[in-house]
Amino acid sequence: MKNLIYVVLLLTAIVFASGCCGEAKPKNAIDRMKAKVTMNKTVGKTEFMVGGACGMCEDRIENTVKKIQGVNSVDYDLEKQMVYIDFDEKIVKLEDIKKAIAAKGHDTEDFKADDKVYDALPGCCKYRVEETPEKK
Ligand SMILES: [Cu+2]
Repeated sequence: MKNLIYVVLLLTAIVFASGCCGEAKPKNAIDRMKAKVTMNKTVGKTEFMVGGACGMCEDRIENTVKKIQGVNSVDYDLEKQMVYIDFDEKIVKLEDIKKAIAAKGHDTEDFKADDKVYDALPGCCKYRVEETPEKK
């Protein structure tokens, strides 16, 4: 009976040894540094302001970002006018995500939407504060 326990322990040890530590260990400092870099996630979390006014805006912004390669997840908070994005920095640049949103008519911190695109948005989506003086 004792022998069986030893066998089980031995098998467990072998599985652990070969399974979890099977990867080749870096030989020198540079290899070690490279290993560290690859271990670090390239997923960047970001949040920034995006202008929006209604649920349609929310869908438009989220669908636009969702389609971008390298984006893992996106959530737009209409109330806070903030978008939260998880993306892979190796595949897509944050700048390009902001540009894509602006191209759909939504102002971001760094890139403003083209007036023509903004004007073409449905009435409910006019999020920009009107500068027309109503009080005369
Ligand atoms: Cu809208």
